[in-house]
Amino acid sequence: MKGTVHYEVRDNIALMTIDNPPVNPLSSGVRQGLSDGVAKALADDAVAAIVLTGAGRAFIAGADISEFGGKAEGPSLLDCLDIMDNSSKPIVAAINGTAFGGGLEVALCCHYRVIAPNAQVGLPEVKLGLLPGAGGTQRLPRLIGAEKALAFMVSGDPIAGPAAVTMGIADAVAEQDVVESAMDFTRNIIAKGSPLRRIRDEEGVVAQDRDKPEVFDNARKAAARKMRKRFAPEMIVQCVEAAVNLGDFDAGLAVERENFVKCLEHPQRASLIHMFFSEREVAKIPDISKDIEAKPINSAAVIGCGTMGGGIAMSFLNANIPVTSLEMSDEALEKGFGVIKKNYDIQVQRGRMSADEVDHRMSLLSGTTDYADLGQADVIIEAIYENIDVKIEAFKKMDAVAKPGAILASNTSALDIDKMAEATERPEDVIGLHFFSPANVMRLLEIVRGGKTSKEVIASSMKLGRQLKKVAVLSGNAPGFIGNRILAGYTRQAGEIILQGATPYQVDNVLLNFGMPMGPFQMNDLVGLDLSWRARKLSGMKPEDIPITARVADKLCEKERFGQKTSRGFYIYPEGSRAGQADPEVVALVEETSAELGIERRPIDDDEVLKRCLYPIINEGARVLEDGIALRPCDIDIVYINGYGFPEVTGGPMFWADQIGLDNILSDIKRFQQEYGGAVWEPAPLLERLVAEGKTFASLQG
Ligand code: 3H9
Repeated sequence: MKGTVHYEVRDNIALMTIDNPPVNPLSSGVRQGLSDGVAKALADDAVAAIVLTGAGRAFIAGADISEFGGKAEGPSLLDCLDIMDNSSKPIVAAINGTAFGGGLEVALCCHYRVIAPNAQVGLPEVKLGLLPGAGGTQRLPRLIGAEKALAFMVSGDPIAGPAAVTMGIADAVAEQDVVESAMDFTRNIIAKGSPLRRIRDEEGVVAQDRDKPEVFDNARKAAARKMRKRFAPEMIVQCVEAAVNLGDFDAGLAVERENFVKCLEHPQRASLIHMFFSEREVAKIPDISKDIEAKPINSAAVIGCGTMGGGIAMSFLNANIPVTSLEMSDEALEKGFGVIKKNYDIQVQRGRMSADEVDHRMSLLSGTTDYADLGQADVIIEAIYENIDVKIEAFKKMDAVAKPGAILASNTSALDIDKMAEATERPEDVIGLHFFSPANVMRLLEIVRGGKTSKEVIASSMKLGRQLKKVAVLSGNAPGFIGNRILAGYTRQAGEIILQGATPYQVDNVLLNFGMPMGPFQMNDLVGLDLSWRARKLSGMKPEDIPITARVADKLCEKERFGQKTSRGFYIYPEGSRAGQADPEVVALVEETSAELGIERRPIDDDEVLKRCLYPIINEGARVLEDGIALRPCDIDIVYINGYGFPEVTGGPMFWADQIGLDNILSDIKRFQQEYGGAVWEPAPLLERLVAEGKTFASLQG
């Protein structure tokens, strides 16, 4: 059995300490220890009360997620809570650290809660596709009311100790060591003979929530907005409705159980739990031991203060790391800083940041036009024009000024890191740090390992990712790395499909319905159609050499329809709106282009649109794995979800592929190969091998 609960008696109080490192999930041994400990304390006449706490940094991190979907040993959590609920002696939770999910539910089953100021409490089950299934949906509304309980459970976001007391979730913030405080608190209630406060018996607060249907309507609307396509939020709302309307704890608990099982069996649960473990797995690099010491990063320099450079600088400022920005001129610096300040001011207007905090962050930012001023930075990142010669020049200059041991990084999204490394005298210090736009918002950081990058620099960059609150994924050095290499097939297919008969609006809708935040043509309008059009013009490309999939976009640019920035692109954007409207003129332009190219248009159904856009991601993903560019399938899943908006509820493209069945995918790929040909439909050898062996991508995880 995994985990244990230590039991000791101090004076007349039993102190039970949950011990299941590192974060004390409620594994079988913990559940057994909880039941046994409470029973022992109840049977001992010398014990008047129980204090429950956690060893290490957590109180209890929740149910043991690795047990879901399998057969669990020992008593169930509900059995444990039943024993606690029926205790005739007071139980006080000493919440020393994280109390999440089932952990907070255990605390809510205690009669009182004392919390350390820096401890966090939360019911994050929704993020795993679940609901609080150990009485949380019934106890919390009884404690703090339906509205607050719904907001807390549907967002899944945690709060810290003092806020938990203000909200009514905990009774007191510890003023000294939390166990000592809880002991004092317990002695006090023993002395006063305070009644046992069983939340399950309290009906007063929920009674006031009856006949307030708007509370539930609002929660449903918020969930539809913020948690599009998620199954669990509606299940949570139903449980709270039961808590409010049934007027009986056990009846509400039965609804909770039923809905918990529905969540547990829903495919979203498996996908989201795959995401949870994958996020932790990608941090593990097989040939880089945990013992390699990361270099401290206390200062940064960013070359270029345009959209990318400015966003990267903000990521550092947000992590309280001072940044020096380098630009070609003072005017360019002023412009870049103005954009950064404006972005922060918007946060203030939205109530997400105080003006003082903005001042603090801006005070960490300095500007220069002289490379010599970058010499003291622990990491220097270039975020300049995507051209290898320009980048090589920048690396020569970085090499000339950087202090020994500084990390020299490129934010390139596709170019060869080794070529940049070769331009320096210290290739072992060179690495790719590929941020995604907007860099201050997007969670993904693709870290690109060059041929000579040292293990220390890789370990330091992975740690930097955590410091910046990003999810860092290591990629090999090959054109487009993991993400952009795989993306190419997706965008090209979208371009081809519209020439063969679909409209851009059909394609976008299919992908929106799948759960992407936007379709490929909406994405083009957002990024700006003119970027590649101008690049093609500058390169002097002949019209007949322009890829057919770019022809429509180029025609739109000839009409000065560059996308959102000109209020017209594939869509029309009414004044000030980011919601585009379909335009018959664009459809006519697409049809005209098909005719020019001699392509006969035909109806293409949504199923084909979806498969033709997404299967190239899986096929190329298999090649990326085979080439060793991505370490594991889950690295691709994390890249696609955090950098490209692939819906989280699918678990990422490779996990999703396993659910559909690799044999089904391969047979569609072969069908498309026959119908349309082209390298994109050449089946990846790894995919063929896995199908032949009856295996999945998951089987490669080890
Ligand atoms: C639930 O409670 C359902 C109930 O309502 C109903 C039941 C009937 N289980 O994140 P870290 C592992 S659902 C198993 O790196 P941190 C994690 O995989 C649950 N393992 O540390 C990692 O392993 P490894 C609701 C878990 O300090 C190691 O612990 N609870 C669990 O950055 C360290 O984790 C949640 O959703 C778990 N519950 O963050 C909380 N939690 O070293 C999920 C962690 O092998 N957990 N591990 O890679 C978290 O949010 C964070 O882990 C936490 C610590 C904030 C606790």
